[in-house]
Amino acid sequence: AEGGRREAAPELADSALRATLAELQHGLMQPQARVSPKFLYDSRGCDLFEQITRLPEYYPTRTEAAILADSGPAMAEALRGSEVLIELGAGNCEKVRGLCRSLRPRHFVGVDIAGAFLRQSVRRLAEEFPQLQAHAVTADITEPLALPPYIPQAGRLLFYPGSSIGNFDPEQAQRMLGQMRALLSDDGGLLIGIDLPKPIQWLEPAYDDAQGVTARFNLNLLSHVNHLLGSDFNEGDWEHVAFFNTEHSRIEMHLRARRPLIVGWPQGLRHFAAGETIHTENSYKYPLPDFLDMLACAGFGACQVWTDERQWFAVIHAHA
Ligand code: AVI
Repeated sequence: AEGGRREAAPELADSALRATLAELQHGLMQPQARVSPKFLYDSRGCDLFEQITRLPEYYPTRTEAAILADSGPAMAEALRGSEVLIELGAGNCEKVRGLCRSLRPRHFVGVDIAGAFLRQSVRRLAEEFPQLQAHAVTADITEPLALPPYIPQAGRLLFYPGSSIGNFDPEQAQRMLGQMRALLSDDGGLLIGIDLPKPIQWLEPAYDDAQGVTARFNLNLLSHVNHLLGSDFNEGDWEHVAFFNTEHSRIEMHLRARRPLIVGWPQGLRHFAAGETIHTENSYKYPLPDFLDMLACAGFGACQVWTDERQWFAVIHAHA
């Protein structure tokens, strides 16, 4: 690769860096190589994901936005008393604006792994809603989350839009729902968006768009991994692959080697045969009854569901 291998990312704290390197190396050395989808989101990845949400083929963002807009008044009624709005995986804080307008909460807490991007988004939100006490918490939401002590317990509404829960395996998704429940007292709730199963002719183009933005998003993971691990992946050696796995009801994204390759990094190397892949993301499409069962197993109570005409996407309010 151009310039050869580099030092692993010097700006991460020692222990965080060691854990990241171990995780990346472990995944790359598996018979089916894999890299967690969280590594899709460096700052270029965040920008590319924003572009994806505006693509004609990528229906989830606009379908969810339409549900939130169309069901606004009924939702606001159901969510009355939510004084502390907590968005998980907040990113650009775009989706929460409507809720800030209709619910007028006292606090907003944005939680995201991409700290710099999040702080910028929270700052913009605070400018738009001057009465809102807005906080940015940089955290990996797959880990048990402890919110700062100055965030009130009562009246918490967790907001987890975008069907991001679908990017975790069902066991991990179940664990995360349990962790979300643990952040709430009995007056709290969760407002969560999930993408529903639908014919492949709509699903696959959403993850393999004509303009190639999703391909760039997937390939960008390699330069992020290079930065973290000091590896010498070359984007031109790989191609984007996305398909629906019917058995598991999930879209899978992979990067496929265009030719036999050797990829190296300071502590190791891996041979890839031509056509071998690195599995970079799953996006589960849960049937609604299955997901409602998962919420019940996590300790949530009554649920109210809003959906679109085609029943492509659901927004669920689960009471604690
Ligand atoms: C963030 N997440 C819900 C997206 C999805 O649809 O699974 C990530 C994505 N990957 C490719 N396109 C969008």
